[in-house]
Amino acid sequence: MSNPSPSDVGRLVHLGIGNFARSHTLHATAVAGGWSVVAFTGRSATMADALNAQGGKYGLIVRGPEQDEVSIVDVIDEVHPASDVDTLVRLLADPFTAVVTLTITEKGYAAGSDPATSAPARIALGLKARREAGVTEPIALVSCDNLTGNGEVLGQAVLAELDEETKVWFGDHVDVISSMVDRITPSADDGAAQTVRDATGLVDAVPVVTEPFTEWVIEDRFRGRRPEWEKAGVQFTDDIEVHELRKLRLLNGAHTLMAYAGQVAGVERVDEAIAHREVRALVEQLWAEARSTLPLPAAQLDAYTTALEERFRNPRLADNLIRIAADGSVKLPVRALPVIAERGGPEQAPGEVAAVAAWTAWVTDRVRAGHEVQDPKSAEIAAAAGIEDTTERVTALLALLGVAAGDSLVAAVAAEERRLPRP
Ligand code: CS2
Repeated sequence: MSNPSPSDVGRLVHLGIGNFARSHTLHATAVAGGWSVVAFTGRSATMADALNAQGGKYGLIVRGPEQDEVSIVDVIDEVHPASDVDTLVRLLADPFTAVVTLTITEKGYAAGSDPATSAPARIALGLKARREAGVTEPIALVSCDNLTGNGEVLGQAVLAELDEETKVWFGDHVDVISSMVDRITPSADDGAAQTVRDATGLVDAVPVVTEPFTEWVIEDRFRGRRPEWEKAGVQFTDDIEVHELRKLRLLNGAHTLMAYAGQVAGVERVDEAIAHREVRALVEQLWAEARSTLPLPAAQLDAYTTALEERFRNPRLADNLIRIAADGSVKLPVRALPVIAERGGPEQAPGEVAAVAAWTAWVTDRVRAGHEVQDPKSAEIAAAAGIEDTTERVTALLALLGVAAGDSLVAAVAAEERRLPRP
């Protein structure tokens, strides 16, 4: 093996190309420069068709509180639909491919064994082919999803799908790397395409809107080549967990609380939720509880929550709560439940309990109003939300988060539902 250096070029394969990957990880890869990028969609082929039709280029609108900065990101060589498993396997078996980044969302890590619908199963096929091709160059799998120990979770998910021989080979040839990613990326608004066209001339069917803030902290464990992400301000660390917990519990935790409590209170966007007196008070409460579980100096946490509040208040970003409300059954167990447990139970964590209660209240309202809840467990949620008796309904909904019947959280959530701010 030649001496690996981050500045060597190579190919990066990205799985799960949506708005976030394009505002964050792929933008950083563009700034790092020099690498070839092949991306795969999460599921549908729509994004692949749209991006390929415009040569892989897309417009990035960085939407500050006062103005937009618009640029064209030109880093993607090809985009394939997730269903193109053969191409992925061929690319992973090629020694030029040195890094795989993933934004497949929380639920993507529990997608099972069918390569047609599971990214970990597809990666397993690719690694088997890489071993069979005799490739010795290490490959790094970098998770960029909102999970604690996301590299660990990814490694487990891939190992579970590997044959015995590739499992043995894995340790010497594959680095599984955790990373903390952060850049709020709402769905693009109707005017975004025109904004890109006016500023750059690019006719863009899939423009990206994002905020000025961006942060990427990556575990410093690459044996092989990787892009020079330092050029994009990326930090490398030996202690990723503290960065992950800070972001998941303070940013994502507050997001989840606002997504449900805000909608229950009758507002639609993050900036409206943080400006709502009672919702904001709940966010403050949740922050106080989450902060007490984080091994970081108070001054650093103060600076972080002050900056977060400003980001949430960005009046031009128009981040809809419904975007964040998706997939609650996989987000709450990462964002809220660990804090409740670490605080010693629901009584010591009323702000986190409010986040859970806002979810049970919101899904109940939504199901009863005849709307679908976007979630991998949408059918179970719909069935549970229809239960008449409050305790039974809350018990059934919390069971979907892994909470046992009779847990003290059930009574706490049932009581908190009644106290949530309403219009
Ligand atoms: C949000 C995240 O969808 C969600 O649940 O909390 O997408 C959030 O905007 C990003 O993690 C910000 O980095």
